[in-house]
Amino acid sequence: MPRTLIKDLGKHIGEKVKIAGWVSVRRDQGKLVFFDFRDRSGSVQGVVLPKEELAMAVAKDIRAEYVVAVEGSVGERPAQNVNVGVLNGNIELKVEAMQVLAAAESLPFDMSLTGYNLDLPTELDHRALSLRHPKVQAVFKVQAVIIGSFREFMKSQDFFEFQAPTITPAMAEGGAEVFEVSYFDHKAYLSQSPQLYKQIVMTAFERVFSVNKIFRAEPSVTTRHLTEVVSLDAEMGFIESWQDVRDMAEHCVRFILDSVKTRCVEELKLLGADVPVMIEHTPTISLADALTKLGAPADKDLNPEQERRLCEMIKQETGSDFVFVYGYPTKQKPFYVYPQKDNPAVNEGMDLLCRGVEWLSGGRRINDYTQLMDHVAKWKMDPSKIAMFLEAFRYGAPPEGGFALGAERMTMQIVGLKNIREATMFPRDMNRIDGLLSSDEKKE
Ligand code: AMO
Repeated sequence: MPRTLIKDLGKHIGEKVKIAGWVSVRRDQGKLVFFDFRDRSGSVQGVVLPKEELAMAVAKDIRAEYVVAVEGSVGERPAQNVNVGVLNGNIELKVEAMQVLAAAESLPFDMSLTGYNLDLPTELDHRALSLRHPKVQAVFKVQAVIIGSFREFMKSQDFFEFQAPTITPAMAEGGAEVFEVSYFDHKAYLSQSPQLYKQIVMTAFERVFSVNKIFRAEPSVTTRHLTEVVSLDAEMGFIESWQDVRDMAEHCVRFILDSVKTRCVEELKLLGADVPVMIEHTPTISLADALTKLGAPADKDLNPEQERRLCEMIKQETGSDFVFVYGYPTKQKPFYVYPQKDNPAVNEGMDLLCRGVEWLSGGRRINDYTQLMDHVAKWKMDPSKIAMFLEAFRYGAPPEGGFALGAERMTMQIVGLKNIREATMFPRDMNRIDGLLSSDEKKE
């Protein structure tokens, strides 16, 4: 008999079917044995009646996470047992034959939907198992839709997808947050950002995007920082101002939010998610005005607490969970960011904040070669290390800009998680690469 996916069982009421999947839960009630079976498409309750002696003989040893093939007939549940609004809540599988495809050892913790309440370290220590839980799966299904929708949006706007390198000869963003790798007899770095490459590729393809890993040697442990991040990057030529970049970024985020809302109804419900609100025109405020609004001293970047307070104020005033902040001190940001024409001490860079967390950075870039070389000198960069990037601009680059979104931060906030590690399948931070890094290992 061919396998039927669990989500399709409702179409087979009264018929014999075969399913295959995992046992989520086993419940013994008197002489009856109930199972919740799960496959990639959903869950269903099964019941083994005592008269099914052969099935019962197999069922007696089966525990949670056993992999099984089950044959039986699909029956409607009595009215008082119907679970309204739940997939297969109106049916159950009357088990007639069971086969164990793989046994499972007894679990280190309760994996049932009601019993599952893991602390984060246990969830991560047992990632291979916690990944099987519907709530954890829902997080990553939403993440897949976020990343897929980013691709879909950029393609719809005629952006070209390219693959950025991970091994790089120079630091794109500057600063100390970079992992050095020994590369044969040389020193190389893990990419902090595909920034310089997306700018190079833009000078050939005009509108480009990439979905790639970036690496940040973040020395602090926070709820919003990882050392390995999925970065959703875009770069576009022939802009008239940084506002063109902001508008593209806003459309992109709106598309992603709408797409998650329509494609992840079940997942959002299961997670009790309260998706951030994007109003028709996302409020946009200069850093100087933001600092005044907060009663904070000028000429400083926003600290996390100020980002939170600013977002709260904007939410109260406009109903928007998002705010663009633009115009950062030129010297405090990377060399490639475009300085304002009438006030070069301030740049045309921008950030998009959501509920107190930065989702996106971007803005206009310097495209004039002379101006770029002036910044390279002022930022004390070694031109020979970024020769390929400079070549792209020496031979004609249009006015341009771009942005990058962090996929994990978006996931965390769209589904309402407190810690970015929950929004990352295999999070890396100062203390963890899969397992915890012991203090002994750190000293080596
Ligand atoms: P930035 O450094 O702001 O900008 O990074 C862009 C976005 O990536 C995410 N992000 C992180 N998420 C988790 N942990 C981290 N350690 C981390 N670092 C960054 C954030 C952030 O907004 N080249 C510019 C982008 C551009 O101008 O196009 C850049 O890298 O969501």
